[in-house]
Amino acid sequence: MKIERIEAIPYSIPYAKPLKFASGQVTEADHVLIRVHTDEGIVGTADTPPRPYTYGETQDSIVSVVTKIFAPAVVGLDPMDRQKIHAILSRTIHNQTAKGGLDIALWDIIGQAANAPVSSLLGGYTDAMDVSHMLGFQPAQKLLDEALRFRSDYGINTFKLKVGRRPLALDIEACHVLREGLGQDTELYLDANRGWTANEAMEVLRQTDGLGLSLLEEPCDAKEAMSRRRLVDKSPIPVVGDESVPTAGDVSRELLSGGCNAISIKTARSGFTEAQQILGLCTGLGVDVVMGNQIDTQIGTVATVTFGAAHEATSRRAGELSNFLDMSDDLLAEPLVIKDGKISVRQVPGVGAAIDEAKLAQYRQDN
Ligand code: MUC
Ligand code: MG
Repeated sequence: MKIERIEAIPYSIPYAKPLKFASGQVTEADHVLIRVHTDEGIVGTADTPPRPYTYGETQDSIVSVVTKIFAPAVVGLDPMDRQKIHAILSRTIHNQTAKGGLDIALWDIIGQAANAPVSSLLGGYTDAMDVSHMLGFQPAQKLLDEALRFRSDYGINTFKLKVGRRPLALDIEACHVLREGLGQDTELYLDANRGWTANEAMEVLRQTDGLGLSLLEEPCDAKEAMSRRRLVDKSPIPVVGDESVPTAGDVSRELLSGGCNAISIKTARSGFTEAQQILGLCTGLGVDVVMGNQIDTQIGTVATVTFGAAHEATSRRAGELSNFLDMSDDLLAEPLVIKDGKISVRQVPGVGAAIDEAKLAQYRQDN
């Protein structure tokens, strides 16, 4: 089998409810749909979310690097030869989600060719994942209303609260209101997207002590190494690396230097191949992982479930799988269902991200 051509289709779908967080805000899913076509008629599909505030990529840069650099270099290769393809892609540094999307599309082809769900090929550990929902910046009472609604409508019982605001009292109040309103049996953790200094994060930990928060993600910039290490040393809860650890090399550096002691794995930026390397590092070192959300569409979420359910360590915790619910529409032909707080793996060959062509025609921006 050979890669015949690669499409990188820009599209935009508005959010019904924008998500705001310390490093940015999302009002539209202005993503790029990647399609890898083969000479046997099999097409691999993946979604790439530009996150300029996280990786420096834009919608234009993704389209450009895929069509002008990656596609010419890999057309004609066998999609099964992923290591060969990765050796070529890695000659271009950065461009995380463009590379991640291509990797997922290749796995989609492999699954379809093998007539097997990719989740089984990756590991087949379980057939569903618990869902964690991300709560963006809002006044405390609205956050509680949203969490209660997601708990009663979808059975979701794990929430990641976006923090990193100033004054700190805004987030401290939100933590107290959520814990009081949700009770002790709901998991609550924080993600500051580098919004604080390490000392501010320490103050928040002091003022939320006793609330049973489970994780603190990217409290401050990991590049401020000394203060970050001090925070990680003193924190009573694991400090999760997210945007500081997009690659396996970054994961090793941050874990070994004490910049974090838990890792968010995001298939959107690591694909499945590098996500497995990251997972191997983490399980080998005894470090907890969370399946994170790159503010994914349903297509991206299917990929996260595919990977997360495939392994024991990634399915232990709830994965961040529900923020597509804030979008006004999606391209996935068969919508995802969250029931009893879980999303199931698609038992179809490949990743299971069949596209609704009419919707793609409606939302694509290149015609
Ligand atoms: C998250 O976990 O940080 C917001 C920025 C980004 O890169 O991902 C999202 C969610
Ligand atoms: Mg994060």
